[in-house]
Amino acid sequence: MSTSIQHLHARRIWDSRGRPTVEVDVQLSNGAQGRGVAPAGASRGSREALELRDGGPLLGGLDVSQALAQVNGPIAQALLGMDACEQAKIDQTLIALDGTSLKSRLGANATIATSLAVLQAAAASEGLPLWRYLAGDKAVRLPLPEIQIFGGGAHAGRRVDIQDFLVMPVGAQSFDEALVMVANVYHAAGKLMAAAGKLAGVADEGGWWPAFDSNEEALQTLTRAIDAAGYRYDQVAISLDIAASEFGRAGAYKLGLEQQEFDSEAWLQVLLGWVNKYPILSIEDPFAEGDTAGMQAFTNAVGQRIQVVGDDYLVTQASLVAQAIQDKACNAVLLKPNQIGTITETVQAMDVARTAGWGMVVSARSGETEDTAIVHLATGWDTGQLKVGSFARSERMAKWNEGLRIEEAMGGKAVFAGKQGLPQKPA
Ligand code: 2PG
Ligand code: MG
Repeated sequence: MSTSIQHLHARRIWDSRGRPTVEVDVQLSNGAQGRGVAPAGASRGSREALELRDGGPLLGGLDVSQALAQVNGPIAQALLGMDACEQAKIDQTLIALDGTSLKSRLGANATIATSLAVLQAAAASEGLPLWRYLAGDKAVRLPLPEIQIFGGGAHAGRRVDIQDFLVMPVGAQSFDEALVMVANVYHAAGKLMAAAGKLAGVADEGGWWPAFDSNEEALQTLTRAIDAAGYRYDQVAISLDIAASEFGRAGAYKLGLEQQEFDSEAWLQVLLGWVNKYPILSIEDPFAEGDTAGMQAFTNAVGQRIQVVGDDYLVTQASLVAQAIQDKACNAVLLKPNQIGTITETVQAMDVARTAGWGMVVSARSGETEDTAIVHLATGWDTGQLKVGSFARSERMAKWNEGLRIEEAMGGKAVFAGKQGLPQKPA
């Protein structure tokens, strides 16, 4: 029986923030089925592919009926009869049908859900889990998880300016052990905060919503939580997503909590001070998306010893990754498939980064669903790292738990990337 696409259908479902999103089901003529869901960001790079949202007064303008209509109309028409195993052709068809540089006609929410659904259907028709389908004969590793302990920035009402305070369990021997270590730190942090009267709830990605008096207090508390959980810093290290575009631009970075403004040089000194004082192994978007000079200065100063990740700075675009390699502006890429809108283009960005010896971090968005595809992508593509938000709320735990199932399915052959998941050839 053939693997041609027989049926394609989009429906509206709801994400972890209670907002509408696009889910696509694909059925092949051999009966295999696949499903893809579009996640949604809150802190978005200006060069990201665009989500199609209805606008207007209903549901805050966030409904997706136009995106659904694109899938059920022109996208279905173009893809019906095509071979689901030819992902590059499918994605090329989507790109051509859209015809814009930022997927603004079809909507990146429509295209990524479709692209992913087709990929899942192709894996299903081989009778393989997605990670195994992607890996083929290659040996692949479970990714090093990067897990949020406190939320901030756009994910916590800007209660602190820095967006993600995360940990990386680099000393773990397995994915299973990595999650145990993170669980211990997560709960230790919650207890410390509750005892200090600094716990205000849970933020968008499941991390603790902090009531800290300064951004640095978050770093102090996180370091204390690692101590309280009984780990050394070569076992559990800190990672930050500064998401600097949210509070700064080239030349002016303003911390709302401290009511302090810094020029680029002063901001660089703040960041270097933190890197020297706390056990930080990775920093994402330390400078704003347009601040290449800031990114270069930071990477030049610490890129030999820590990971410098571009998220808003690179928006999963192969050409921007290539430019940043030339510019020595970071040494790792965050890979968010919905930032670019197709699986094929995500792979292109990854391949450019891999060739340069960069770190590669597959990442969820702050608006997620129960879909676990990204765990399969990180494992099957052997990226070495995965970022999914925190260690609470089922849209996050669904992903971590799926990683455990994959590790078990690999049996004795399972390999955990651990510290090797970080860039091995620094900038
Ligand atoms: C990020 C992500 C996940 P968002 O900035 O890396 O933390 O946030 O999905 O809101 O862009
Ligand atoms: Mg980010």
